[in-house]
Amino acid sequence: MTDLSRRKLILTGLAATAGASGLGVAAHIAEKYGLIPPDHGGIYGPGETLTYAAQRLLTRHSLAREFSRSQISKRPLANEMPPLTEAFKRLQAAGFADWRLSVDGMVDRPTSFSLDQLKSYPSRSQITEVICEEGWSYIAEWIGVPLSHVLNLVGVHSQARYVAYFSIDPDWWESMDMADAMHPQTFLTYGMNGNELPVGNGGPLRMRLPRQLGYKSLKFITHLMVTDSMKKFGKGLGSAEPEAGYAWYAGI
Ligand SMILES: Nc1nc2c(c(=O)[nH]1)N[C@H]1C(S)=C(S)[C@@H](COP(=O)(O)O)O[C@H]1N2
Ligand SMILES: [Mo]
Repeated sequence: MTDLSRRKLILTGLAATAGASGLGVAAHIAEKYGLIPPDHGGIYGPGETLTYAAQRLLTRHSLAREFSRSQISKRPLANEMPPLTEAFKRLQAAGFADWRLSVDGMVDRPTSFSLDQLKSYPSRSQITEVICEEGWSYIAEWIGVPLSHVLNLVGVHSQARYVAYFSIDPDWWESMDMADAMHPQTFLTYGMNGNELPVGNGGPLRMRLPRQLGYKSLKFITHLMVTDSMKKFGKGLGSAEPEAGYAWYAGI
């Protein structure tokens, strides 16, 4: 069977069971094809599974919308005050020379990257929108290195399914699946609109995941961990957001 007709068949099955015999059956089919999101439990669980499974089958390779330079927002909103912890302030006072992004877990070569190292890799830019779940958005140019470049450098194990990512801001942590991690628009960003990435918008280093809502674009990132399961992190729901009632998969 071709990939496309297989997808169509699974999707038809998902849609039919969602209508006819309830979301639980759709979740069962999704499980068979490895399409279960980490936050599949609880009352919204079957709905989350249906959304994630259908999105993954239809849009694995689709691109988030990119904009022209003239559409860049005059004032990019900084949603949150920077995390003025002592640790952050010390790193900031030293011009972030000692900022590190450590990458470990299911990789061949666990590595700690400085910002200069990350900037030495081929840089890419994208003009995309940050969309907050609260209903506001802004468009900016993001400059950085594709996450896939760094993952290829460290050598991801074939059993890996997720990249968990952590901020110096301890309340915020996230994860994405491998389809998003290897997607060409998923960047580790250090620049914005031609300048250094401002601290208010997540500088010195921010994940940019334009195919999902703003909360997946974690600011101030310090650590990535490649893993085959999100069960061992926090409450096992894939990120901090589902613990507060938001979806782990926030595709737009
Ligand atoms: N570390 C950290 N990352 C974060 C947040 C945060 O409070 N702390 N807010 C998230 C949310 S809810 C949104 S909508 C975007 C906002 O991005 P902005 O500050 O550039 O507007 O950042 C996301 N990343
Ligand atoms: Mo948000």
